[in-house]
Amino acid sequence: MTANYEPMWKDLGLDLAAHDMLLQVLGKGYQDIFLTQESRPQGMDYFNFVLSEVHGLRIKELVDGKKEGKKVIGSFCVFVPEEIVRAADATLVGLCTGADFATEEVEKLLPRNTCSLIKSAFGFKLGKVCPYIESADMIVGENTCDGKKKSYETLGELVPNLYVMDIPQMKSPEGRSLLKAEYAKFKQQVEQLTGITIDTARLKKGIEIVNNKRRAIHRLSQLRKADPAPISGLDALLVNQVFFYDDPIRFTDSVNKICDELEERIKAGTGAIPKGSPRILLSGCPMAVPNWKLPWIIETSGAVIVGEESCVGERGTRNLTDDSGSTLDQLMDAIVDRYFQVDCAIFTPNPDRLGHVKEMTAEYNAKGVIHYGLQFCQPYQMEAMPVESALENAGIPTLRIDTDYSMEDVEQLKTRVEAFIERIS
Ligand code: BJ8
Repeated sequence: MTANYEPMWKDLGLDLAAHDMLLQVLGKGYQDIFLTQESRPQGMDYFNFVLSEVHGLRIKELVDGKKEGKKVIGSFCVFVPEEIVRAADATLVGLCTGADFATEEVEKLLPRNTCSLIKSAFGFKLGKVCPYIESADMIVGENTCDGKKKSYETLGELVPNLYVMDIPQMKSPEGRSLLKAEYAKFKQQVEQLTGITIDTARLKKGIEIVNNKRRAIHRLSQLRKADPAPISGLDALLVNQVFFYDDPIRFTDSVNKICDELEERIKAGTGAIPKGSPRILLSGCPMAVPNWKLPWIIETSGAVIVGEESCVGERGTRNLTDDSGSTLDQLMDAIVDRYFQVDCAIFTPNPDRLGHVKEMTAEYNAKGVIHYGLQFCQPYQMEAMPVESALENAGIPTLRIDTDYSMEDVEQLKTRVEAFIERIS
């Protein structure tokens, strides 16, 4: 860290000693996992900087914005429509959910057999180490999986500003109507929070900003189809993770700059990973910062991850919102249409996801799929079984991994991943 952010963290109510410890672990993990990679694109310097300042400069920007009246909204899910938040000049940030923290305290409030992602959200709050949750003027919970849905009842007692949004569980006309009604309510809530009435022009602008961010990520994904892969899966994952934190316009520019560089690499036939390395598609639960364990194991075992069928990845970013509508209702409908295509495993049945995994495997020329399920995540762990057998039946080698945020199983995972890479090589 270059500047002294301690007074700011103190004002936000962080536990400085615990937070310091967290930053040290995060910095060391980043150094060991990311900075030891070879042939990284130069454009990743920006993302190194963002990560080094993720609790510093970015929080300062949010805090400075708040002094000017700009609101911060925190979220745990890609179903929270950023377009509506942007339309009211507010900022949407993903809340910290990628590492274990204060586990003992968490397990006084949640059963032990709760997934790491939910436990992490509670741990960061209870341990007072997440400046994002502390700077949020509103935190949006969503009724997705049972774990999140029920844990929000308890989270509501820990934070003063929780807003819970209902989410349908079936892709039926009734499901779509529910999502539409919930997004209309959310829009009102955002208007009330910000004091800004969202009109057609504002919503169009919000859609444009978020679509541009998605377009840049789509461009990056396209470039990952090349062999040799011009960027490692770890670096591409990091870009997808920063998607949830950074200023959207600056983020879009930075991703496009990397893409320019990757295009040059492809023209020159150079890459970040040796040509012919076994190509893997990751599919399953989202990986939030600093959950880098599995990708790190995969890429230090000689393979390259070429795509993520995940909410921190293509499930979250694919499909643009149609901005051609000329009325507020048309634009709101377009937003509903776009998000209703997200094929999260909370939907039943959820055939679109299997189709998407197959499509991605073919498009990115992946030789195998590694399905990543967080322990105690019922939607994804249950869906993993039919997904695995359908992929194997279609001739796509698949490895099903269930893990958590601890490092205890690293050796065991490494052995399984290496055997799988041998199978697809
Ligand atoms: S749209 S994937 S971001 S809900 S890992 S908490 S599902 S028990 S994160 Fe998700 Fe939205 Fe769906 Fe995407 Fe529950 Fe599973 Fe835990 Fe999970």
